[in-house]
Amino acid sequence: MRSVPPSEDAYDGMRLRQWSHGDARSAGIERRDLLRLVAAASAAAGLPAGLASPAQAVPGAAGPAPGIVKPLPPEVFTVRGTNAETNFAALRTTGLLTPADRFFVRNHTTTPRIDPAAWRLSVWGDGLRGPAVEFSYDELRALPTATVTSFVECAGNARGYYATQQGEQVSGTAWTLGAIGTARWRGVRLADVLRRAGITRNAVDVLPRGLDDEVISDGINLGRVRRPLPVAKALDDVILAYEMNGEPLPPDHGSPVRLIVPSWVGVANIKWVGDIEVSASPLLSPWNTGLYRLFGPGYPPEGSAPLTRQTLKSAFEVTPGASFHARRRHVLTGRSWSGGAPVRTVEVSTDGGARWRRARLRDEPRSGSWVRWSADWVPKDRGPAVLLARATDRSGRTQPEKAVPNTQGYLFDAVVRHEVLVV
Ligand SMILES: Nc1nc2c(c(=O)[nH]1)N[C@H]1C(S)=C(S)[C@@H](COP(=O)(O)O)O[C@H]1N2
Ligand SMILES: [Mo]
Repeated sequence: MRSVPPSEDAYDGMRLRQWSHGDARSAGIERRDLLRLVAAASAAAGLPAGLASPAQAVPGAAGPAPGIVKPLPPEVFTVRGTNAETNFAALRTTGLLTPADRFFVRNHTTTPRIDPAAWRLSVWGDGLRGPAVEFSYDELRALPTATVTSFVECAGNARGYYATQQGEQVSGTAWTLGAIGTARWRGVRLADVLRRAGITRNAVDVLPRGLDDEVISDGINLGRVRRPLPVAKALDDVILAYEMNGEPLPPDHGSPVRLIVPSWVGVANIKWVGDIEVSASPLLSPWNTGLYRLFGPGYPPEGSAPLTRQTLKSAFEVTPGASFHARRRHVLTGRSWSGGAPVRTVEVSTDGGARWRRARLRDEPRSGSWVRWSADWVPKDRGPAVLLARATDRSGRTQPEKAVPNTQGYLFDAVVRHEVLVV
């Protein structure tokens, strides 16, 4: 896999300064409305409902989620508003790749049904040499193919633990650990499409936009889901995917074509992409200003730089509250991942953190993917027990005991307490 594009940090810092000085252009939304969003985001738990309602106010539920097409059996999914979280225990019998019918869904509105034969991708903007260039589905499929195994993980994955483990009030969907899935994505390199469309050296930002409904929140029309990508990332390892695990993309996961932005926050992976603006000036959208930045104590009033890479996490493939027989051998399994670097080691504790031991890694660690691991456990005493797993990645980062909070509960990275029962 490729290393970190060197310009990533520089990009972050630069956009932050441009935003503060009013030098960046807001794409499809008034600057005044963006400022309102930023103000709401920095006023803890103050984001408009629907985008981010108080974590506790969105309990998990069985049954259908409005706007999701595929079946959501309750043993596999926990429905949270317009979204469906994968129950980690349902991954125990799956391989490295998450089958499409178990892959979490995060929809801002509803899954659109798009006929690939009628679909067009329009690439346009002042970062191109000439006028807009259109690609049909067949034209896209005729380009050289690219394949990548990559997780898609919501930036708010594990947000619920800010409240349940740390007693902190944050806004947004109260996911546990299941707002992630890993798939083998096949499509074309975004770089190939941008080059064919005539991208110039002046291009700085690339803004893919979804064909799903406009997002209306608290009286503000945020427009269609869209989030600028720096050109350096867009030309690096991003693909326009039309296949997931060897099948055409299912409707809920972006049919006919979506972006895959390896290691980055889930929202970068725009589904149902319809057009891509290539801009010679920096772009802002709600999804890199009020949303998907860190706000709170320790962050500037306009928030951190826009989020890029995901953080480090570990999860057991165990149902919360599951029972284990005392004095029998159990094989505990789970997965760890990091957006920063491949996972190096995973340690587990079965006594709430007093003693730790190495888990066996069952996959070759790769960047942008997760590793499966296992550890034997022979519980001695009956009663409640706490399982912990802690990953370290090749950059040297280890999951901390406590995550540093931010008002919207992004990028939770602390070790999660999995409570079980020994019987
Ligand atoms: N067009 C569009 N793209 C989108 C979204 C959306 O609502 N609309 N949600 C984003 C978010 S926040 C996440 S986490 C991922 C989820 O991808 P999935 O539903 O395939 O798991 O898609 C991203 N792409
Ligand atoms: Mo997300």
